[in-house]
Amino acid sequence: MRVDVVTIFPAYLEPLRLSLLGKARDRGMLEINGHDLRDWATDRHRTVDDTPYGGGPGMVMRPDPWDAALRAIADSDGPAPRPRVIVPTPTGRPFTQAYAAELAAAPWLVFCCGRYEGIDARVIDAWADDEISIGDYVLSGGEVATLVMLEAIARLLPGAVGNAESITDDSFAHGLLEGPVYTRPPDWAGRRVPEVLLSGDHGAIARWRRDEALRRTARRRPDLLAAMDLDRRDETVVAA
Ligand code: 6GU
Repeated sequence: MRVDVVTIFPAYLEPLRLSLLGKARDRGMLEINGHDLRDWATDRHRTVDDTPYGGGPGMVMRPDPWDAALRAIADSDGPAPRPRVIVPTPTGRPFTQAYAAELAAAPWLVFCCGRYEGIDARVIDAWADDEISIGDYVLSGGEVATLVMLEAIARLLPGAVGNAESITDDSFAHGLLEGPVYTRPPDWAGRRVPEVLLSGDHGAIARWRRDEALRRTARRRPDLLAAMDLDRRDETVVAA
């Protein structure tokens, strides 16, 4: 997969060299190119913003540097005829695990990181395939949201996570939050690991894990449970 990120702060992208993302890049499964939007500004001060038409606070990003940047990237020799262009914005559609999986299947993504009050709507109309929000709060720019989305996407690339089961067991993969996990020692500071996990009874362990996931989801994310069809046994666990 190829990813291009356009921003006025390319230094925000440095963490993409670390951990799983860094490994995916080193292994050639993922190519990430950061671009400084100001490289496509045309004035001496490399200006990319201006005051909003109609008045109001803050500044809006001008369409011309964005269009020049996106043309240059889209016209470059990529792995597909054209990239999927994504604009992170608090006004976008919610980012979900299903959305991450959809984007992980794309050969070529471009993230357009806005700052200030946003990007001129005309360049979004002309270029954006998706406007995506990572949650109901406001960040100062799209850079950190892009890091979040790329981490969720990269771990879904084939072979990126050592143990493929750790992906299929993820919270959200089954529509439920995963329950608690434990490792040694069996007794820590007077707190014992639940006995069933030490029992070697794999059927009992699987049932216990499902019940813990159901109880946790009922308490913390009743909205997720409402969207599922539970069998009678699940219902009794949730009701208890
Ligand atoms: Cl994608 N961008 C910004 N600036 N703020 C956000 C967001 C994105 N998602 C939630 N808040």
